[in-house]
Amino acid sequence: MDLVQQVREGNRVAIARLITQAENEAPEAIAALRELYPDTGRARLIGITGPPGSGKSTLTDKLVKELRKRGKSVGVVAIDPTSPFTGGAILGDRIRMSDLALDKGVFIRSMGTRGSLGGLSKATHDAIKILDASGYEYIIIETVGVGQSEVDIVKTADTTVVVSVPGLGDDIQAIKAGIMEIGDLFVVNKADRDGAERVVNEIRYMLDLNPDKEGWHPPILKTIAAQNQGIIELVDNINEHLDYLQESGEIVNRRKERISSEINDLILKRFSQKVTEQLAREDYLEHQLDKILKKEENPFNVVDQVVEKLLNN
Ligand SMILES: Nc1nc2c(ncn2[C@@H]2O[C@H](COP(=O)(O)OP(=O)(O)OP(=O)(O)O)[C@@H](O)[C@H]2O)c(=O)[nH]1
Ligand SMILES: [Mg+2]
Repeated sequence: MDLVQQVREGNRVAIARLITQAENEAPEAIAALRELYPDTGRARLIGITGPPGSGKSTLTDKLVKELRKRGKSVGVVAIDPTSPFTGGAILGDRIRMSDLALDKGVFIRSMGTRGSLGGLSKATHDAIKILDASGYEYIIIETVGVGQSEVDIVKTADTTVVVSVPGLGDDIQAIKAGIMEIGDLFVVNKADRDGAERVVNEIRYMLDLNPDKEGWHPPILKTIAAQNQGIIELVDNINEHLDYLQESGEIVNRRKERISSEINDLILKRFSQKVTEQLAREDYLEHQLDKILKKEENPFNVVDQVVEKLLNN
């Protein structure tokens, strides 16, 4: 049986292999994704973002367990922006979630952010599609909130959960204007610590300053992930948000935006490959470099000429 069919049937070895191929940008992977595309779009995509150490992995672990109790299958993609050069295996995450490793209804994959400055790489999007096509009902994407990845996760997930914690100082992390806009749900984790209520109030205050998010009022929940507290409510609220997206039709808008941004990225990527190829093939740049050094030419003219030439091709 071919890899695509095995992935469709939820074969875990096949899923892992195809994700690796996607990471390596193997041509087979692109062909497989093309074939699998009609099978995507069924999973519920949950993004979890927040500062380092806020408890995202612990929350994910507990969320997965609660979803499993409810009979749902879950894929997890954990993104590790700290090790772009190693390909990003997060050993800590693996260990923490290791008691899930034997569960056939769970698939966990750690990935690096290779190739996209702190954001979600193309391979991450591919992995989500692969898990979606193989029938996982929920897919959780965990990513540290570091600027671009926060924006990316919104473009990727149906529901974005923003995690905060008490005790990060006065200029509370959650109050960054950008992050208030991306949250469909706010979680104040480590509520066993002093100051959780204050963080809740600050988030509520900031939300009140922002106009409604298309008729949805983002709830603010307190959790103690380490003690499995507040997890049932969190899952309930996530489901409510997903229902809201469906009933309001907002899910269609979000998915259209997602597809359009993806197409945009792919076009840019294709062009940049073509340009690089072209420049290498014609030795064009090398020739111009000497001229530029001698001040017989300047970089601006060269760019004009190259772009002109490429567009005419
Ligand atoms: N006190 C307390 N500690 C917690 C809670 N939840 C998680 N922790 C601890 O916080 C630490 C960080 O938790 P992680 O789940 O690794 O946090 P993370 O956000 O995934 O971290 P990165 O992926 O490295 O950004 C661990 O030692 C957890 O045990 C909580 O509710 N209360
Ligand atoms: Mg983590």
